[in-house]
Amino acid sequence: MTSKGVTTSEFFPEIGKINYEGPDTDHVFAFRYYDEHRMVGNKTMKDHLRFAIAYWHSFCNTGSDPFGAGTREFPWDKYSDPMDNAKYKLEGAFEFFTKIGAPYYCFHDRDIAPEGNSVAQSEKNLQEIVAMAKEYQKTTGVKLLWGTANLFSHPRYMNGASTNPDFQVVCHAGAQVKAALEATVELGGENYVFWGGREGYASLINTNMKRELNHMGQFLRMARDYGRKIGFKGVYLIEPKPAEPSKHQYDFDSATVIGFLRDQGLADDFKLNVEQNHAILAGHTFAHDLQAAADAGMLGSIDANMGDVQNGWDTDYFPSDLYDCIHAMMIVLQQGGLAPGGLNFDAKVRRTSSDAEDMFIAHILGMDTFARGLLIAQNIIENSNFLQMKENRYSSFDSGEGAAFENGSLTMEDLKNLAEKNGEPKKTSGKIELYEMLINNYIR
Ligand code: XLS
Ligand code: NI
Ligand code: NI
Repeated sequence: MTSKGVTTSEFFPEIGKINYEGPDTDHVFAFRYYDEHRMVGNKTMKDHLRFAIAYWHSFCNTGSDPFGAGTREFPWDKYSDPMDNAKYKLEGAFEFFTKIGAPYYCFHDRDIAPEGNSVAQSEKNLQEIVAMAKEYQKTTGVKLLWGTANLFSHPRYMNGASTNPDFQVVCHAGAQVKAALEATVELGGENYVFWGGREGYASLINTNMKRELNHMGQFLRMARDYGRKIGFKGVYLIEPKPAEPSKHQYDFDSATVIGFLRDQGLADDFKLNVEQNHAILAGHTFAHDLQAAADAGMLGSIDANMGDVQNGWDTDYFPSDLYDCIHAMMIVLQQGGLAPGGLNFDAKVRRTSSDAEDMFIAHILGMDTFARGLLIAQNIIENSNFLQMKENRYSSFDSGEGAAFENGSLTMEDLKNLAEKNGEPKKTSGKIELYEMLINNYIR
């Protein structure tokens, strides 16, 4: 596996393949919980978790912020020709995927190939890298979880992409999504993501929200149809986020996106890619947005990361909060899994984590946290009365008049008459602390 004669171990020579060694190992570069072949219920851990590596954070993001330059150097950044840079980066990326043992990766068009100075040149750049990526996929067995288009970095998108008030910008967004869909199909991508980067507004005072939302719906219907036309059989995903970079983003949270998809006739082809940090930004818990999506039959995939509850930024930390992951995996298990979606580490190491090995450590942390969360969630579901307790709270709707209410055969008059007849209801404890205790007892 070489490009321009470079071997696979050029980029991270000091780190080998990361293996499962069990909870008692004292090695840093080893998994304590993620044992890809271990059966959990009826599936292997690998098939439950479907881990993916995010190209943008792991291979493009040097840690720069509005106050200072990057703190990490990527070996491929020494190539000043952007296409050389892209080729070496691709090689480094596949070395990383293979060593960390992730079955999938995800990218934006502009992460893997540089934008050219015309639509045609940009397409050509992308096609060239895609052809190489296809080869790497073949030799390594690593697959594409999803592709997407970066419709937010270029200055032309400052007022939005498909929601831009200038139709000429919408056309450029179309050109990019068309090419990114082709790239995704070519690489056998199992999903295609739309994160509404700047689809929102900086101020409502100059914005026709109704028209912009309809433009977004129209654009997505066209994208859906084009994808189907060129053979994309996977799931289209929208990734909710309430703000940043726009002051307000139209895909605010799961509930908002579900309403939008139904309103725009997109609900049959689209599901949601729920990100922990974005749920937090919307003022929800991770579990809330996952559950809202799952309840609508629309939980398609997850951007696995962790926000900081003390501030309102999209910090995209690697997931280390076991509680969060237990809750998440309980929801995933109850809906029967995530496939064809997966858990994509849309996460970055802190700016202060400046060693190349930190990227390995961070992914090991995230993979182990989710693997442990999966084991605990499975144990709770299989061996405790957690779900039964929850179900029992609603048992008054299982038969008799409660069931009649649920199926719509009662009237307001009936409710009044029943209230009168049955008198004051007995007090029933919600028992939240008991549920919390139960989860803690299963963290072993
Ligand atoms: C940014 C988003 C982005 C999407 C892909 O906040 O999370 O990284 O996942 O466009
Ligand atoms: Ni994301
Ligand atoms: Ni994010």
